[in-house]
Amino acid sequence: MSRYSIFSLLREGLNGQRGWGRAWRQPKPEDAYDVVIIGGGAHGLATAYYLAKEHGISNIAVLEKGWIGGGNSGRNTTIIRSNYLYDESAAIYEHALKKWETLSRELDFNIMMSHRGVLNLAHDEAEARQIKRRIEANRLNGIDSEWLDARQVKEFCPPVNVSPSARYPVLGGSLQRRGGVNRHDAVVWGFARAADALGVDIIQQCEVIAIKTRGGAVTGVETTRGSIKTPKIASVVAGHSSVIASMLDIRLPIQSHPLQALVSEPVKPAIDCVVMSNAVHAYISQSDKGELVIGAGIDHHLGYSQRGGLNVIEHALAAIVELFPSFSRLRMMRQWGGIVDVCPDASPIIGKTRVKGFFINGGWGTGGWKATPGSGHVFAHTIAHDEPHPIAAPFALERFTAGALVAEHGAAAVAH
Ligand code: FAD
Ligand code: PYC
Repeated sequence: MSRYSIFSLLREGLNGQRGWGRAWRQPKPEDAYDVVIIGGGAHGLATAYYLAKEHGISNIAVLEKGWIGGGNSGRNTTIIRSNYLYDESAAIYEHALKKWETLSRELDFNIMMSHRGVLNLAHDEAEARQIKRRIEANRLNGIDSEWLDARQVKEFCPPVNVSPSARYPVLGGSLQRRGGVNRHDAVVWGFARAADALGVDIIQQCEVIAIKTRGGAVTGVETTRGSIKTPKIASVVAGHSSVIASMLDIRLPIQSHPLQALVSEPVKPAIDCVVMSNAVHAYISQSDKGELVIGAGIDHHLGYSQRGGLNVIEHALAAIVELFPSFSRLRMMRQWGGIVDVCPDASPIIGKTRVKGFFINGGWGTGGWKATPGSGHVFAHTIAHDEPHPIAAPFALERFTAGALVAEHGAAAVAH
């Protein structure tokens, strides 16, 4: 049950919210912790929450160089689905989707989960075949996934232009009805609040600048707010994964690219599902405020600048206008970029490393939001037991030397 009744909400509204406490503390760093998590994005906070809740380890610090949720967690378009091709990916993304379904109740915080359906369009025969193959694979894994032909696409999402003479003709698409969107800052705040309540120290404005080791094992971190001792360090820094790993001379098969998104002026409800098009590098949904939330493919240069080129979003907008002619007169209000951490097989890295006590969770590329609660859950298990959770095992770093890649470029859907 929620902590606040309608009467207490009214009272707080009238008295300037004097009765509301902080959602989480602002602790000073302690000298030592059992686990230090680097990165206060949703994945890092979820990891801390599940470590405390399910493994009884609450002497944890989450160190964030900026503010929690200021990285990709606060910059993404929150599309959630589990319709990946391979069994290994289906397992982790479906694990997450099941958790999203009950997360508001679990955290006692409304993450505004909306299962409005995600459509992935096909514009040519080859793409249609590839998507249909994925639908079959999804069904074998018990994941809801269905093929809609062009007429059914139009019925499901009336603003889509399905004219055969369109520049990007719509042959059909896959629909995952349980897919959808949620509210990124609510997820970050929900996990932060719940982790804090379990004793986790969330320390913002605290950048990790070095990692200390002795005899091949980690012993602590050097930060902009002093040294902290710990036997276990978990790196959950998305686009900065290679930067942290290089502190231990570990070279990751990850490249960091900008990925951009933008929102229109707010309008009345116009599109009540999510539409993605891999071929045209654009996707769209509508926020609860009424803005159209539009995303593009990656900027191909490497960098850490959290901004991208105008040509990339011009291309995405041209495609959106072709697919949705009725949106052509909308003005765009804001644009931003995040730094996505892309692995060669478009799958994440979750697990141990050759340095004892150093764990890594990264490489989610353009698609890690949807995995957040599942990622945090299996990573917490891996850290607590010093052994990969069975769902995390296929995503170990060794797969790049063993050759057991989990090639998900098709399902990743946003061009890498
Ligand atoms: P982040 O939220 O980036 O958190 C990492 C944190 O680490 C940051 O806050 C950073 O400040 C901190 N950090 C870095 N270095 C240090 C250091 N040295 N010391 C301390 N802290 C440090 N995924 C989807 O599934 N669906 C989508 O619709 C989607 N859309 C996207 C749209 C855009 C424009 C972008 C950029 C990404 C999108 N993604 C999407 C991908 C998704 O956002 C990420 O995979 C996911 O949010 C990563 O979460 P995280 O917690 O690992 O990373
Ligand atoms: O992975 O579904 C996804 C996605 C949508 C937009 C960016 N990534």
